[in-house]
Amino acid sequence: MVGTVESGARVIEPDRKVTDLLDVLRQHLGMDVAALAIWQDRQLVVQLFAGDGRSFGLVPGITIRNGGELYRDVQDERIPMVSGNAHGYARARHSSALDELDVGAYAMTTLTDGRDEPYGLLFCLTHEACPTLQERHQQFVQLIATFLRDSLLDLREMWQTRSQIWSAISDVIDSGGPGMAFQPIVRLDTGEVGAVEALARFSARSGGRIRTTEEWFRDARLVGLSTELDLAAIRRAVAVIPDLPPGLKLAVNASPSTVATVLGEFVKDLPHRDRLIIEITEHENYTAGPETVLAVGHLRDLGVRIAIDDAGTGYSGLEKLVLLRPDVIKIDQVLTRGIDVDPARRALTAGLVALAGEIGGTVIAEGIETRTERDAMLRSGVHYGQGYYLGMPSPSLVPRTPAWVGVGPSWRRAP
Ligand code: G
Ligand code: MN
Repeated sequence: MVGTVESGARVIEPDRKVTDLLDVLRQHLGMDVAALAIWQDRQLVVQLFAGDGRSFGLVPGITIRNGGELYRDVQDERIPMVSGNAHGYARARHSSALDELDVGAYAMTTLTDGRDEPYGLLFCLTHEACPTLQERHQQFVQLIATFLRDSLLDLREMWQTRSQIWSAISDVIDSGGPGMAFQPIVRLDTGEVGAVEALARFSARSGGRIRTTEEWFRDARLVGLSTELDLAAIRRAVAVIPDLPPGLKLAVNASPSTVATVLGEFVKDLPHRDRLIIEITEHENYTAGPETVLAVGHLRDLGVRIAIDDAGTGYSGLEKLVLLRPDVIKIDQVLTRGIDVDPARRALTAGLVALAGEIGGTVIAEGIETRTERDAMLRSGVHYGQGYYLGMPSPSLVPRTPAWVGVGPSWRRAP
């Protein structure tokens, strides 16, 4: 039996310095694994390990079953720090934690951080008994524990920050996802609305400090909840499709990893998926791998349209446009801003328009804030846009017609 239970992946990122030390310890004692578990809510949660942790059921974030008992046994010196025959020992002492972990030999010590606060447990395990393991090795374990003290202070802080972030994001997911605002995507010449983009909106309260939408998604990546948060937002967004004015499509955002892993399964049984546009967002350097190309093909077969978000920025490489051949290319607002006065921006936009023509895609310009930006986009061959000039994001599903409709397009008079 594996002596661990899932605790919901509250883990810190692997810290090189600490894992190196763990590996030194493991090799010195000739053990299968050396690991660090944090003492939290009267439980031991595995954080990092070096060596073959998985054969003991050790995964970062997992709680050691009966770990509380084990921790106190070690703390109160009720069990020896080092044992070459833990099988016999566990039986004699009825130590269920050791028994369940299937440990033949172990060395372990409790840890305090640089402020002398209890931190957790440092332990080494082998499946086989190891009669040559000597009491002397206890000194080595202590030596490593002393070495670790200062790093643990950093680790604790990192852990506290991460677990707060993890809880805030979990709360949002459990409450049914972030709030939503809808921003119209309109024809630049007539102002006619063709679609709305669902934008996640977080209430500042749930996170403690105020974070932007971008920061929420970046934090979700940091703690490994990116896909879950993406899906929670998408679930909430697609629920409004039946209430959208007829003919309007709905654009939702998804990170490449969500697209490559779970999105197909989610979309498969979705009614109205022919009204759905999936915008593949990008906030880290990433090259579309074969799994993304496959997943995009699958989504398209299901009737969903694919957009590449933020095109023209460093994040959304041209390679991705060529590989994924999206139905829609969304020009990032950094290209839109000041396009009316910048020939370089116009040239890049014209390039994207030409590319879209080749792959049979539509271009949408994001972040249009002025009439002159709209006009410049139209002259560059872009027919659709989004931005404050065309319509603000709003909780309402019925987009308001832009104020300029009927005023007469100034761009006709342009040279
Ligand atoms: O990454 P994505 O393009 O999905 O992000 C869109 C974000 O840009 C939203 O948060 C939205 O509120 C914001 N936005 C929409 N239109 C404009 C605009 O005209 N100007 C600026 N500065 N931001 C905009
Ligand atoms: Mn978007």
